Amino acid sequence: MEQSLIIIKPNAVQRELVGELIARFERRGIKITAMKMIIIPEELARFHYSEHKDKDFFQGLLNFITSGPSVIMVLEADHVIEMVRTMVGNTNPTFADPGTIRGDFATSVENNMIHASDSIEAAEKEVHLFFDESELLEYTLSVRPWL
Ligand code: IDP
Ligand code: MG
Repeated sequence: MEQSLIIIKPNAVQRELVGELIARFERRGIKITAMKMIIIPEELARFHYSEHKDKDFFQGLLNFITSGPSVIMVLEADHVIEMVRTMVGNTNPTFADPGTIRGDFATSVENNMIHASDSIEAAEKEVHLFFDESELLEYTLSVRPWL
């Protein structure tokens, strides 16, 4: 089953929208297989966002993502990476459709609420960056035993 690593970013936690965002994934029928609240350490943030290390916004991105608690989750479903990216919307909220998380709650690319893995390779890297194998839970949802 495909996995995606989600970060509910510090601005979403500060705006008390954690439940609102998690509810969207639950209502969609996507299974949560790991979840925790942490203040992301700088080194972890640096590795997670290493593809952007040469961008002019990199230091600002590190400052923001380490600025306070984030909620980290692993979501599991068939085609979950593409499904969740569609639910998250365009990186720049200016261009994000209404109905998407960024289109409904965000106005700036720096404070765009949420991270979601963008490929199978990225998800594999990111899931194991934030979670030990023992934290990834295998279980059946009684209401949706096919998941
Ligand atoms: P994504 O989060 O939609 O995958 P990426 O291009 O991977 O977008 O960028 C990672 C994060 O870096 C974005 O979510 C956003 O917070 C930040 N970012 C991306 N582009 C810019 C920019 O042009 N200015 C400032 N921050 C940016
Ligand atoms: Mg990305």
